[in-house]
Amino acid sequence: MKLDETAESIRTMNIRGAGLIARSAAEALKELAEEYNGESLIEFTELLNKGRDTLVNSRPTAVSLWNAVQATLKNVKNAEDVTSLKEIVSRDADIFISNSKKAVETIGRIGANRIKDGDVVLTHCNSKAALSVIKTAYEQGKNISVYATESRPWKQGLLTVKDLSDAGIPVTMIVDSAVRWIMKEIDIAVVGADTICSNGALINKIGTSQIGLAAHEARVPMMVCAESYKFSPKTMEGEIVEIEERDTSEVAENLPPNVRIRNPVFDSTPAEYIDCIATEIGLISPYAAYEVIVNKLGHECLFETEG
Ligand code: RUB
Repeated sequence: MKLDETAESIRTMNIRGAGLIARSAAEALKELAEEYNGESLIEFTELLNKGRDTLVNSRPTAVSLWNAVQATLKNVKNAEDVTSLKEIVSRDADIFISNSKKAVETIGRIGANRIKDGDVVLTHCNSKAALSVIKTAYEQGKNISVYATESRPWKQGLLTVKDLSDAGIPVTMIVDSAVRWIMKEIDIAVVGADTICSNGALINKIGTSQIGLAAHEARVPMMVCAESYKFSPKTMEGEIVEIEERDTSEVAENLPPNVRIRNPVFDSTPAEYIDCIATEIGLISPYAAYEVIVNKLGHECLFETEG
C-alpha cells in the first residue's frame, strides 16, 4: 500500500487501534524508502519528511503514530548516501514493528497475572493490547467471562465480542450507558490506550473516563494495557493532547436542521482512577509515566519535537 493510501486508511479508520496505526505508519515509511529511485540524499530526506507529516496528520490523538515515525526516522541524519538511507529506514521500521508485536504479547503475559480465576472482566472499544491480556488469562486456564461495551458510534465492541467469542471466552455485550449499572458484577476493568500523558492521564476511546469513574466509585481496579510507545514525550513539554472530533454523520443523520451534534471520539481519564498500567517493561503505576518517557523513550525524543 502506498503511503498516501495508508494515511487515508488511517483517517477513514480502515486501519484503526493505536498499535496497528503505529505499525502501519512504520511500514508505509519503509515502503516509501524502498521505492525511492532518485539519487539525491536531500530530495530523499525531504520525501521522507513529507511522508512523516502526511501520516502524523491522518489522526491526531494517538501518540503511537508520532512515536512510530520518530523511531523509524530517528537515524536518517546518519545516512551517507541514498543506499544507506534506504537500509537505515527499512531496518528501523522492521525493529519498531517487531518490538511492537512482541510488546503486545509481553503485555498479555504481565497483565494476565492480574486476572484471577473466576473474574468477570469489563473491556471497552477494541484494544489488541487489552484483548491480549484477556485471552492470555483464559489460555492460562482461568475461568473468566467478559462484558464488552458496544463503543458508539463506531461499534468497535462488535469486533471485540467476535474476537473473544472466536477464542471461546464467554462474552456479553452492553451499551455504553449500562457501564455503571453492570459495574457491581465486575472484578476488573481492562482497557487499551491511545496516549498516556506525563502526569499519568490516559487518553482512550470516548467513554473510558466514565468506566474509570464508575470503577473507582465501586472500588473495582482499572488496568490499562499500553506499549511504551503509547507514552507521550510531547506531554512532557506541556502539549495538550488533541481530542479528535469526527464527522457527525457517524452519530446520527437526518435530524432537524437546528440540532447540533458533536462527535468527540476520545476522552481523558485521570491517573487517580487507574490502578496500574501493564507495559512490556513491567506493570507500573500511572504516576511512573514520567520515568517511562525519560528512560524508555529517551530525552533525545523530546528535543526532536522542536522545529
Ligand atoms: C481504538 C481505541 C483503543 C486504543 C488501543 O480507537 O481507543 O482502545 O487505540 O488499541 P479507534 P490497541 O477505534 O478510534 O482507533 O491496544 O489495539 O493499540
